[in-house]
Amino acid sequence: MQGVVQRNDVFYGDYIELIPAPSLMRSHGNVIFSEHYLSGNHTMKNLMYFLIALVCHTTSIQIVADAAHPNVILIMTDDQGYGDIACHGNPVIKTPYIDQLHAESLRLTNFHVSPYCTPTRAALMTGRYPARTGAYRTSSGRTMLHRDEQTIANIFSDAGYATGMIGKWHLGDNAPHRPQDRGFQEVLWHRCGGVGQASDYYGNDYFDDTYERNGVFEKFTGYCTDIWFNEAKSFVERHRKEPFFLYLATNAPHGPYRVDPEWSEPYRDSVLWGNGANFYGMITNIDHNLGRLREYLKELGLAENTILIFMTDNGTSNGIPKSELPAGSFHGFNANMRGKKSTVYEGGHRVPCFLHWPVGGLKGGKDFDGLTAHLDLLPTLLDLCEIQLPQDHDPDGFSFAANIRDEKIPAHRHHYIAQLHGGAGFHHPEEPWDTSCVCKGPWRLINGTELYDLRTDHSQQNNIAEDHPNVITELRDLYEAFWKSVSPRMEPVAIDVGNPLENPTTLCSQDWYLPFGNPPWNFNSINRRPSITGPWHVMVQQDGTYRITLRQLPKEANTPLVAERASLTVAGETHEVNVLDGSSHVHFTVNLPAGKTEIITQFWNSNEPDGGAYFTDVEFLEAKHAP
Ligand SMILES: [Ca+2]
Ligand SMILES: [Ca+2]
Repeated sequence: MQGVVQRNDVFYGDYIELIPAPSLMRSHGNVIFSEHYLSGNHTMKNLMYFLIALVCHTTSIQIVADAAHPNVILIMTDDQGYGDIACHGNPVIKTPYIDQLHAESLRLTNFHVSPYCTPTRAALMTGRYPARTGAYRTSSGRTMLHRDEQTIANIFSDAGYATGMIGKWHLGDNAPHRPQDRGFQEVLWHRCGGVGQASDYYGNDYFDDTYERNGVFEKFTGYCTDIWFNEAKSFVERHRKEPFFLYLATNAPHGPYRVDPEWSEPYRDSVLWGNGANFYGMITNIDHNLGRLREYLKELGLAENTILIFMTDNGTSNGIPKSELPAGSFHGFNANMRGKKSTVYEGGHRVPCFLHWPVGGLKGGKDFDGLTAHLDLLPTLLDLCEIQLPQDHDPDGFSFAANIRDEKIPAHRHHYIAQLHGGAGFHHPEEPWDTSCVCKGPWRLINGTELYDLRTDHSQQNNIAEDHPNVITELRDLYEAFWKSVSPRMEPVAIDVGNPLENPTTLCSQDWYLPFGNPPWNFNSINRRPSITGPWHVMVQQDGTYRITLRQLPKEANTPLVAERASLTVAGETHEVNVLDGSSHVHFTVNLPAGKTEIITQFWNSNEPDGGAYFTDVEFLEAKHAP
């Protein structure tokens, strides 16, 4: 930590609230006020300046000792929708600790994310629209952030915070895209988009699994969610005496839906569809862990000055149509919103977000109904933690720190655009309008053509586009400007090979850059040996000799190849070898020049192409010798 942060008692409206001197930057004694924080009228601003100056002058000395940047714990669960919480009206699920947090928090009731995993994480980490960052799909080489993207962890880390990431990352499995390459000083995570998916440690199945700690695989005992929260407590304990930023992103309750029966059995009689009891059990287990973590924060004396955020990454992935169950059965709950995960109707991207920070006045169970988005958390958290936005960081998000403290300040966010570029199954290349939603006030423009008014049509049943041509024109103009701005950045992001941070690099078919269609990203698909291949976009970090090893299953599986011949195309040259009977892999040793290239692999049977090497290791052996 550099410098000492002062916290000041300020009269604010009709009550006294301890707020951090907003954007008071303490560099060499200079005091800078951020205009966008105090965005009320001039009279209000002048009053605030006066009060802050007065309080700085009169009371700062006695509060310096216990004042610090607040800690931040950002908890995000996976595939839990707005309605998968008891306090939101779900009549079946039990979430007592989430309900308690809800009762004690500032709730964002009109909070929007992306329709599924990776894009929400990209927006959360950068404060920028996912398409702009390069990470806007969940596979197909489009899950990684462009190299010039800075993350919230970079910024907190540069400001002197201890930064930690635990759980699901889903923004790239290889250097320079791993969480430890992106500003997190301590990481414990699983690869790919879920525990047990293709590029995750082979054989992981939620129980007693192997995860990656700071670049080294480590075997754990217990259930994934319990381990993530245990590790969160350990991180907090280690860093309790300095400000920390902890990003805790559970893989649960994403499928496959596995949890100890202790958690799912209570739902067996009330949740009748196939995996519903397990889905709810996974959430109740998260809830239990949240309760344990909050208890621990209290024990350590950190609960009051930690900004604790609970949110989810997209609409629910669970529930079942009424028609498929006996009359009167419970079929899931989504607060009467249309759509769920992977759709751009409200149920796909409106999710819970609770902020709790007693010292900062975020407490007591209040709703903030203004339009907010995942994009806004980066600038808002920087504001709340008195960290200046780096000059070269240009977020699409807006700080709502001032708005949530004073509802009289006008809504900060004008509109928000959600888009699932290429549709749920990536049926075609990215196109404007495809699976998009423009949100402004009560209006929702879907795919550029359907219009809904949430004031009278919460469930988006009546398309009233024909009645409101002016609204359509206005919202279409907003979308056009968005597309013009983000689409040039929807370009391949390369993975490093020959980077000393990770050598060898294990590439997975999950990252094949296909023009459309999802590549094999799980073992259900890979075990069928689909007859497709695709290019990995790589950045060769140094001229030299490389060994490239082709496999159909990960090294740990040690299974023989089902192939007669293998070929490799890289740096414009194609190489071929025959496969020896019973061997689990083939090697190629090639010289590669530094720079961008593509790697394409192919196995052959009976002279017919038979799918690529779903797993390929690239190892830098030695530098090119001078001629
Ligand atoms: Ca998700
Ligand atoms: Ca296991």
